[in-house]
Amino acid sequence: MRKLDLALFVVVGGIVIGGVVAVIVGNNRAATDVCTSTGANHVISISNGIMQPQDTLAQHCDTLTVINKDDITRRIAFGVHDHHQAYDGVSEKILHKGESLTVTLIKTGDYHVHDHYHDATEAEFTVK
Ligand SMILES: [Cu+2]
Repeated sequence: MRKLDLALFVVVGGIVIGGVVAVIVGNNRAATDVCTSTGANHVISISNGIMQPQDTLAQHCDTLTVINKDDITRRIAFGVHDHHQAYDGVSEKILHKGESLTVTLIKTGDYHVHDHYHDATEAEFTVK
């Protein structure tokens, strides 16, 4: 009888632990939204302090490039000005004149990008 209890304990314990591990692995897979290949490239260019286009509609796994065509240095950040949120591992990047940054659109949703030094220079992009 005691052996049977022990066997039952091991079996039930194994099922519980296996379930917990499966949930953790499943959550990690959802959080790590990886693109194995990329689609179209969308460009937001900054001229005279204005990001064009103001709204970009893209598909999941497309790429987005932000180009600074102005003479001044910009600090491009994702998220709204007072609440930066990294996108594709990029939270902020300095762009001197003519420089650009490119991210892969790994997460769906509505996002915001702006120049942290001049927060009126901003645009939105939506990833479907
Ligand atoms: Cu900012």
